Amino acid sequence: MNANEYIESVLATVKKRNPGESEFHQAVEEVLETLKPVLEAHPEYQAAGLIERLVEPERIIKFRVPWVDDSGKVQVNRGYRIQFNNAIGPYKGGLRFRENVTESVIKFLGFEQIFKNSLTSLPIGGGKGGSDFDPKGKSDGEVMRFCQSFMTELSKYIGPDTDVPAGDIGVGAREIGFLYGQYKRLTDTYTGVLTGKGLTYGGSLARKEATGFGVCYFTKEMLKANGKSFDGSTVVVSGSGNVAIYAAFKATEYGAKVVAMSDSNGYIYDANGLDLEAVRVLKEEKRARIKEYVADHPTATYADGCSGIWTVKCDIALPCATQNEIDEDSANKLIANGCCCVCEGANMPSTPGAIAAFQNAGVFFGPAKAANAGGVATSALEMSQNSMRYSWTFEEVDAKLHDIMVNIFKNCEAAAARYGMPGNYAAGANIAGFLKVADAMMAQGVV
Ligand code: NDP
Ligand code: 2IT
Repeated sequence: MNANEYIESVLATVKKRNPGESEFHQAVEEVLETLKPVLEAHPEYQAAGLIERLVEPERIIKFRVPWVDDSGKVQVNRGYRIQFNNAIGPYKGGLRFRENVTESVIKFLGFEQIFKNSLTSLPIGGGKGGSDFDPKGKSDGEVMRFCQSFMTELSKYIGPDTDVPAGDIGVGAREIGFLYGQYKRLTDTYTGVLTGKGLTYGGSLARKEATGFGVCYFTKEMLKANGKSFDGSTVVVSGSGNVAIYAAFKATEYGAKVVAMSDSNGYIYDANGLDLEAVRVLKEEKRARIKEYVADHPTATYADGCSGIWTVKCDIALPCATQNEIDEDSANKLIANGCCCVCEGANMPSTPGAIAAFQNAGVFFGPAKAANAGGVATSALEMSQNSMRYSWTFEEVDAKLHDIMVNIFKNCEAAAARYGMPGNYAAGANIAGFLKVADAMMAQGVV
C-alpha cells in the first residue's frame, strides 16, 4: 500500500470501529492527512502497524458517577478517562465537565493530547477525561459531592507515574481542590497526581496563566516570522474562561486592544477595548454571565449568540472557547474583515472548512496542538516541582514556558518546511509531534 492508501484504510477502520463519533473522526483525519509525506519517507511505520496502534486508545475507562443534589435527589452522570498513549511518559491531560461531553469528545481530546504533549519536549503521554456533568448553576456542595464520587472511581486508575489529570472546560481551581482532597483521603498519599492544584497544596505558580500566556507567546513568534506583531492590533478572543482571560491579558501587555469576548450565551464588544480585570472578576470570581459586563461599562454592547463574535472586525482572532466554534462561514467573515492571524487557544475550535479557508487566504494559522500546549507544559513543570518537593518562582516558570513556546513554534516551522509545506504550521505541529512518539513506539516494540 502506498502512504495514501494506508491512511485511507486506517481512517476507514477508525470510522467503522467508532461509529457516530464525529469529533474523533475529525481529529484523526486532520492529523493523518498531514502525515502522508512522513509515511512515504518512513515505510517502516506502516510495516510496524504504527498508525493502527496510534488511533486506538490504550485504555478506555467509563464509569457511573452517582451523587445527591441539594434537594436530596439522586443524580447519575457518566465519567470517562481515556488513556490514549504512554509511549513518551505517563498519560497526561485534563478533565472536562460539561453536558455535551461524550466518548467521542474525550477521544478527540485524548488523541490530540498525544501530539501536543510530545511537542512540549517534556516526558508526558496523552490522555483525557471528564463527565457530562456541568458545574454551572450547581452549588459548591453539589460540585464537591460530584467531584468526590467521580474521584472515588477515577482514583483506581491514576497515579503520579501512571496518569496525571488536570483541568479543562468546567474544571478549574475549585474542582481540582475537591478532586485532590478525595484522592488524598482514599489513598493516604500526598503526591502530584493532579496538576492545576492550588498554590498552598502543591500547585505551580503561573499554571493558571500558562495556557493563555502560551497562546500569545506562540502567536508572537508566528507574527514575528511573518513580519508582524501584536503592537497596535485589534484582537478578538472567544470564551471568557481560564484560557481566554489570560490570553487577553497577555495580548494587551503586548500592545494589542482586545475588543470582544464571549461565553456560551453571547458576546460583549467595546471598540475602545475591554476592561479585562472586570471580565476576570465577573467570570473567575463571581461565576457570572458575560452579559452582566455591560451594566457598568456603558460604552460596551452585548449580543446574544456566541458565533456573532466572528463578525467583529479584527487583525488577530484567538478562539479560546470550544471545538468547532469557527465554521467556514465564520472564517470567511473574519477573512473579509481583514483578519490576518488566527491562533487556537481552544482544542479544535476551527472546522476543517475553516482551516482550509484560512490557509487559502494566507491567514497565519496557529493550530491548537502547538498554540495551547503551554498549559500542559506548565502542568509537566508542576509535576517536576512536586517530584523535587520544591517550587520555582513565577518568573522562573514563566521563563521556561516562554522558551518552550518559542521552541514549539520553531519546531512546527521547521517540520513544515522539511516536508514541503512551508508556513503550514498545522501540518508542522502534527509532524513534529508525531515523529517523537513514533520513534518511541518503534523502539518499544509491538505494545
Ligand atoms: P473554562 O471552563 O474556564 O472556560 C470555557 C469558556 O468557553 C467559557 O467562557 C464558556 O462559556 C465557553 N464555552 C464553553 N463551551 C462553549 C460552547 N459550546 N459554545 C460557546 N462557548 C463555550 O475552560 P478553559 O478556558 O479551560 O478551556 C477553553 C478551551 O481551551 C477548551 O477548548 C479547552 O479544551 C482548551 N484548553 C484548556 C487548557 C487549560 O489549561 N485550561 C489547556 C489547553 C486547552 P460559559 O461560561 O457559558 O460556559
Ligand atoms: O487541553 C489541554 O492541554 C488541557 N486541558 C491541559 C491539560 C493538562 O494536563 O494540564
